[in-house]
Amino acid sequence: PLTRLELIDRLKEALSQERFEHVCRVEKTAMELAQLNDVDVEQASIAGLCHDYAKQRSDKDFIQIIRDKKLNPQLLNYGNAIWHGIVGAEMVKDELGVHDEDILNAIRQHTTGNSYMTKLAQIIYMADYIEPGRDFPGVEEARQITKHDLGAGVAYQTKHTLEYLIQKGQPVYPQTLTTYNAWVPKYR
Ligand code: DGI
Ligand code: FE
Ligand code: FE
Ligand code: FE
Repeated sequence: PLTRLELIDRLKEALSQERFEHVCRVEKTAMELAQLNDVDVEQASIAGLCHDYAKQRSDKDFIQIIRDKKLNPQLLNYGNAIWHGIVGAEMVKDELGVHDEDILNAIRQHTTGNSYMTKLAQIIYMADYIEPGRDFPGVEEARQITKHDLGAGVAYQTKHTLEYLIQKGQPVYPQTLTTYNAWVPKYR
C-alpha cells in the first residue's frame, strides 16, 4: 500500500488545487470526529483523503467500470454526483491499492449515505458536509449537532440534502431515499 505521503502525491495529480484542499480539510475533520467517536483515526485519514479521488474523472471512465464490474445498471441513469463515490471507490481500490472494505464502503456511501452505516462511514459523510470550507445556511448548526451526536448529524444532512434536491427538481438516487427513511424519522 501507498504511504500517506505517496497518497497525497497521487491526489495532487488527480485533483484540482481547490478539490485537493477540500479533501485535506475533510481528512482533518474526519480525524477529529474519529477521536470523538472512538473510531480508528488512520482509517478516517485515508477515507477522508480518498473520498473524492474520482471526482474529476470523465463520464466514459465511470461508464466503463459500471459495465466491466457489472455494478447496478440503474447507475447509468445518474451522473458524476452519484458515480464519483459509488464507482469511484473501485478506482481507489484498483488504482491506489486501498483494499480496506470499511474505507471503501465509507467512500461508496459518502454522497448518498445508506440505511446501515458504520461509524467510519457516518464520519466521512459528515466531515464532507461540515469541513471548515463549507459555507451554507445551517452549516454551523450541522457542525454543533454532529460534534455532540454523529447520528443526529447524519439525519440532519440527509433531510436537508433531500429538501435541496426536491427544491431543485433533481433526480433522487434511490439509496438517498433509503438513507432518509432509515435516519430521519429516528432522530425527529
Ligand atoms: O463531492 P462533494 O462536492 O464534496 O460532495 P458530495 O459527494 O457529498 O455531493 C455531491 C453532490 O451530490 C451534492 O451537490 C449533492 C448531490 N447529491 C446527493 N445525493 C444526491 C445528489 N444528487 C442527485 N442527483 N441525487 C441524489 O440522490
Ligand atoms: Fe464527493
Ligand atoms: Fe457530502
Ligand atoms: Fe467531498
